[in-house]
Amino acid sequence: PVTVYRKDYQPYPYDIPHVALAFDLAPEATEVRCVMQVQRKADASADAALVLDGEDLELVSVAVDGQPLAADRYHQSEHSLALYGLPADASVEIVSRCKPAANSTLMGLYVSGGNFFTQCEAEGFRRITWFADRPDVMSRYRVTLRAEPAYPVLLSNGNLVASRQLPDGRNEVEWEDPFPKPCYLFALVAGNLTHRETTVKTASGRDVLLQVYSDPGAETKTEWALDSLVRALRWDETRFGLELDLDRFMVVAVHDFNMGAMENKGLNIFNAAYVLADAETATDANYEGIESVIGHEYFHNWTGNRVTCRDWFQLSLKEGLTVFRDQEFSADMMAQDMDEAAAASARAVKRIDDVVTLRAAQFPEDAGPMAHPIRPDSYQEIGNFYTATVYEKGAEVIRMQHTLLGEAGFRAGMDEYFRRHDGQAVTCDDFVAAMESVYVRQHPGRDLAVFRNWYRQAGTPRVTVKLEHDAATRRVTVTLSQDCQPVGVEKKAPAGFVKAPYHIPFAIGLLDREGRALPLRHEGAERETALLELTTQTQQWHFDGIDALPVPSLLRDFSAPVIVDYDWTDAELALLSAHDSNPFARWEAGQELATRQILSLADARQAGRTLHADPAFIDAWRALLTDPSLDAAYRARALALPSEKTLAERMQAVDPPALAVARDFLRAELGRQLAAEFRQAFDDNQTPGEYSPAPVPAGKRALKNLALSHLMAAGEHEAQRLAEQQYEHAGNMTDSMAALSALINYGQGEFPQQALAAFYDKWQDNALVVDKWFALQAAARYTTVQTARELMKHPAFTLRNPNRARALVFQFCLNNARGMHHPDGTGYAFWAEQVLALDALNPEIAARLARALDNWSRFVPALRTPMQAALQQVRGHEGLSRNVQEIVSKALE
Ligand code: B3K
Ligand code: ZN
Repeated sequence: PVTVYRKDYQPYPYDIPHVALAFDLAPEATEVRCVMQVQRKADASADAALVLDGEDLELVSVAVDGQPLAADRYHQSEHSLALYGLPADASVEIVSRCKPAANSTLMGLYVSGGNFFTQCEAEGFRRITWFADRPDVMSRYRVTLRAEPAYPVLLSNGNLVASRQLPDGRNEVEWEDPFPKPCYLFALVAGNLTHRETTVKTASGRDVLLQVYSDPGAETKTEWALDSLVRALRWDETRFGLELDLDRFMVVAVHDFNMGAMENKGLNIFNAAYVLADAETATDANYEGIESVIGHEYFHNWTGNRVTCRDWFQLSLKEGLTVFRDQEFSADMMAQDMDEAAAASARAVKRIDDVVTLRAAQFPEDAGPMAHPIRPDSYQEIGNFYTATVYEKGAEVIRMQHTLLGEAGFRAGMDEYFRRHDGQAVTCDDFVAAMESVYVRQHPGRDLAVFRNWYRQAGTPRVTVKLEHDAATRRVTVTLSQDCQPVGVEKKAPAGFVKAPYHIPFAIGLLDREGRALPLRHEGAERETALLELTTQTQQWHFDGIDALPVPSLLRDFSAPVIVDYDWTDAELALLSAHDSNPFARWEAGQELATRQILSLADARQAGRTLHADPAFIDAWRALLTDPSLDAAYRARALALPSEKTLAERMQAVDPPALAVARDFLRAELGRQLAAEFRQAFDDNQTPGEYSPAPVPAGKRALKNLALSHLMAAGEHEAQRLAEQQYEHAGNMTDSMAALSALINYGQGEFPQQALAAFYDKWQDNALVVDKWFALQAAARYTTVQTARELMKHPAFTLRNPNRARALVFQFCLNNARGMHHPDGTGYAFWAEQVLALDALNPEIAARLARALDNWSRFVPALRTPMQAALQQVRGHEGLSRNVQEIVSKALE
């Protein structure tokens, strides 16, 4: 496989200012006529060939300026078409055919549920027509769609400019997108769909039409998505001064989709899981996910579409920034209409959830064979780089710039970014330069030179904290030191490669021994939180007027994506967990206590000792559970045990089954020892009446259902009655799923399996609920490889639908520690089998599953060996896709 390097970037020798595409849509074979206006760039050599990309296409004809091109003037190879001797300004017409119904990759033009859809990012447009499939070639598109009357809805980017019936009975429409765009933002949809719509006035007073399309019958489930779209539009106007630039904005739901959604200009295509919701079928998490993804794709219209990427190495330019924007959008939506304290707690809850995701997905990536900077230097398959690093760590890198510049400064930097680059395809450096132009004005003598290392280097920096107190001078000295070892590809870097320090905004508070916040004088102001800017390997700061050695509250609000090294005592952590005025750091202290507790239980388990929970830990949990000043949503986070993924990062040799046993033991032990308190929380947080996904009732359900899971895990007879009742009377999917999950994992008797069967009977026609049903079982404690295989024989199972594959196969391989990591190695053999089966259908999805064994070399020897064997088996398979090949070969390097 070929490796592509960022340093090899060359501009394309031609401009393609205009493209006219005409589609004769038919599932078996679709003919595409592509007419492009091609202009050689002034600085390009006169004999530069026009090299176009193409994949799985049948070439029908090539013409230049209306004349068929002689055979010796073009050359077709497996994935490219080169045209020679073109005039400086030419009209190139290429006719080709593709096969949408046979396309199981879900890239390019494909059929789902009898309708046509496209997915072009990153390199799918080349499966539709021969083209310069790279983001720095931007064109105006005019699109003609022709199809049988069975496909009454015909959509593409921009505005509908014509619509007619053809003499042969087919329909023909024309769409025109007024904005130049790279081809990865092209989209078409054709089929039998219904929609819900609304018209809103933009800030400047233009009327715009917003529409959400879905399968007929699902229009009752698109209200939340459309409302979320209106909220996103308003939010981008108020927070960033960015207005919708089109007259019409469409969202279309599709059931077969590789990712969450796609930001095609004016025609977003969404995985149905991020569009369809009603109280009966969607959980609180689904509602939140829809709002956030609708926001994310909508925000791309400016950060991604108006200003796009020069090349795919710059992916985080649009993704990190847009994730940051969707995180802020969700936080603002959650905190709206609340008083100041409640709003601060709601924002902390969102921050906690985002950091949990980062730690579970990105930290392991940064420590494994696929580690890469947020702006990678090389790739074999760009589809493999839509990663937690590019997205979530990328968002953290944007957030640090926001922290360093402040809200107003960041907004000024964004304004400057658009002033400089609207309509262009640019780089991450261009973004930082715009932010820096503001930063240097705010902070004379400083710049973002060191900050740029966040884009250049991979790995999670470790910040070690030292605290000293001098009683005579009443002075506290804080020393921060940073370290980041080479990871992933950096390990193969030439000798002498040294990693440079990062610019780390490090927010810190100090508490006295009673838990009171100490005022800190820093940079001319006195505050509870000081923002220290660590820009070299080691730096010191002094805080005066402090009587005794305080307890430090570190990395408040997770001000940088780093690991903190500080040796708190358990008592200090308990103090922070009870008193820290920074809700994020307070949560963090409790999580650290729980982590220590579970790791020591896992140790005991491995050594064959009996397991005991530390009474001090139980006390800390009781204090959180019963603290009346904490709202339910926050308490649900504070009391959640750290995930197995996060815990694994803390183990010398990872042993997932031992962790699972330790976590389960603690869950049950807490349920036993705090039975009365959990029962009280269960009773106090019922949400009778009409369902609302708003953060307050959702928070109550989260706490109530957490309580239920502890009570069930503790094995109380009374608990099962509560769970059964909740399951039978639940008025929303959050409560039914929570009860059913508790029942199948911890319940007794026949009720759990009967309920499971009845659940399927009730929801068998709703694909998204059937996915939940598979997922629940795939992750269940009793599920073994054998049960997973049995489940795959269910008539509703198919590997062809990514949501279904994710519900069963991915859930099992990624979230079932006992089944997947059984020492007999059968879990890994199952994984290898499924990776290969998926690879034959859909390489992008197969490569995602392939990553499940990334960190095999850090596991206990008994697991490491069969994991390695499974990886080798996959690597040795003939005909492996480039996608999977890159993953497994890097894992084995
Ligand atoms: N930009 C799309 C990514 C789709 C890429 C799939 N290979 C989704 C998003 O981040 O909005
Ligand atoms: Zn995105």
